Amino acid sequence: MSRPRTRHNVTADYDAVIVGGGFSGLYALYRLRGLGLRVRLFERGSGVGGTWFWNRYPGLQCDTESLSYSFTFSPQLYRGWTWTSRFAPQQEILDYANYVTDRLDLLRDITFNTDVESAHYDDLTNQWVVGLGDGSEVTCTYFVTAVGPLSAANVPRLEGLDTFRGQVLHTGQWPQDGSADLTGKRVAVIGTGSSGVQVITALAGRVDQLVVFQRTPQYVMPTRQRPLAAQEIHSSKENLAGLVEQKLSSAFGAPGASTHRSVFDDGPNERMRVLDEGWNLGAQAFPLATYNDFLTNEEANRVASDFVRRKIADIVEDPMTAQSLMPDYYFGTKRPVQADGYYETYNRDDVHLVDTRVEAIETMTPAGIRTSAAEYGLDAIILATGFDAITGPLFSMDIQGRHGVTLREKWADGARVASYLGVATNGFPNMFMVQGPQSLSVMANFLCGIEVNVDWITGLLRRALASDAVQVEATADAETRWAQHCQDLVEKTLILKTPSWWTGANIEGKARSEFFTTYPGGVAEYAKALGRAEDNDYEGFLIRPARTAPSGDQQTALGAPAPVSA
Ligand code: NA7
Repeated sequence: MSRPRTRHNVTADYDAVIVGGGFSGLYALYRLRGLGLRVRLFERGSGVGGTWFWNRYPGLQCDTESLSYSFTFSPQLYRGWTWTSRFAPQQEILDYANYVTDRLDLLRDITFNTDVESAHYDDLTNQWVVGLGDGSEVTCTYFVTAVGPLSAANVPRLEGLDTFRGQVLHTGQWPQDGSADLTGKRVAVIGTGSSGVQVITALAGRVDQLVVFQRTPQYVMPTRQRPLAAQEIHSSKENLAGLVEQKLSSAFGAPGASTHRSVFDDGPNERMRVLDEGWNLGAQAFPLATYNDFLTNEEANRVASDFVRRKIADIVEDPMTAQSLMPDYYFGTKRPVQADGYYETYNRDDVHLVDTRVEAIETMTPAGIRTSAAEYGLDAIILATGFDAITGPLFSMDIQGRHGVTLREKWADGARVASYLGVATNGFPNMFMVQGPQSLSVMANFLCGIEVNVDWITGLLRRALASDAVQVEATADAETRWAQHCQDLVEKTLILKTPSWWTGANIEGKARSEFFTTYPGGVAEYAKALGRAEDNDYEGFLIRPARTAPSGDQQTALGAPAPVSA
């Protein structure tokens, strides 16, 4: 196989540069190196792990079962690691990321403590010029983003926050030096998404006073965390092929997480029995393995939301608090949250819920938080306020494609995000996104999505290298069709009826994209779409041999070039 070529055969520093040392970047590094490419991965942090490196707040655990939240491409790798519990806690997943790094011998190609600030495509050389945080630059042929969809912390503008004398923490930027010991302190948590719910449940009883500032209540389902039995670990290791098959034929990339039955297949009593069974099994069993029409039918959705609201009323002793905790939007239209014992925390005397819809936050003060009704004296404020999701991490870099057009401009500042298959976008030749916008990303088992995505990008590059091509680029037409497909799929659901970070509504002033920015059709359908494109010689991509690749000027004159078969 030949080396990647630039248009004028100017040797780039690297064949490929990868941004991000989370699981996406690690797997991309392994696969691209396997193609014989010279690859360098730049990571902002001082270690691998991405999400699991930065988010270290108490109570953090994965909400995909650990036996599925693992790489499955290598039986040796899979069998060499043993999870301890049904849902792995943060430290164990971070250990797993380090285990993967060691076993695949990845460290030698990783540079830590290095921000990638810019990446500019050079039309003349057909190289990417990558600008690093220390002011230096490196060049590469392929530019690969593996930045994760939830890595740009959302720190909202909260009046007076800089005057607060206590400690301010963000769940997504938790200190690594142990300086966040909150034992015995008066602590506020702002935000009740997955991070808030987990940190609240973990801190209740460990801190002196916990005040929760909730803007929107969540449907929180029990996790049913437990240690894994030796037998289930053994059988998953022995039956890895079966696990892979189940993941790839499922919607969410995990076995057993779906059903074909409608709410209307059962009468009221049987329905309650099925829902109770799902609730008792925990994890995704309640929403996914009970009925399949919660997200597509308003009446079915009401059955689910009423069921959870009744659970809240049963668990929470104070009726006013229970009422505040009850969501009034469609169940499942914000990403489902899981935690054991969350609603129970509100029965404690040392936990207080502030419903900011009725008791608005006015300002932070040097001593704490003042609301329209009271002043809360605090030692620490935890911002569990989430992320500028999906496009945020990409937009935080200055990425410029042909003719200096930035990714922000191309995607109309987020109003018209369009990628082809979630891996590439027209005008940005030789740039690939792992779990980018309009891939499975946050709507499936993340590790499963990474493997599907990276394997496919690797196949595409293998194809390009074999034909001595210099450029691989998605067509504008293919990406518009794919982006519209994502939008068509999501419009069949109730998802767009609720503002959420899935649509960018959590960030003040962020544009809502004309096209939904995640592929909502599930793992099996996504894998089929990738397979079809591959079977048709990577249909939707222009794979250009050196002799026909347009220069920047030709591109301007001719517009989008016709596909060239190599
Ligand atoms: P989320 O799910 O975006 O939750 C953030 C929470 O913070 C949510 O309750 C927000 O309320 C709240 N929030 C955000 N900004 C503010 C302000 N300005 N004032 C008050 N409350 C605010 O982020 P997470 O980190 O919990 O989870 C993200 C994903 O990471 C999760 O789904 C998993 O996939 C892992 P809102 O609902 O917007 O009214």
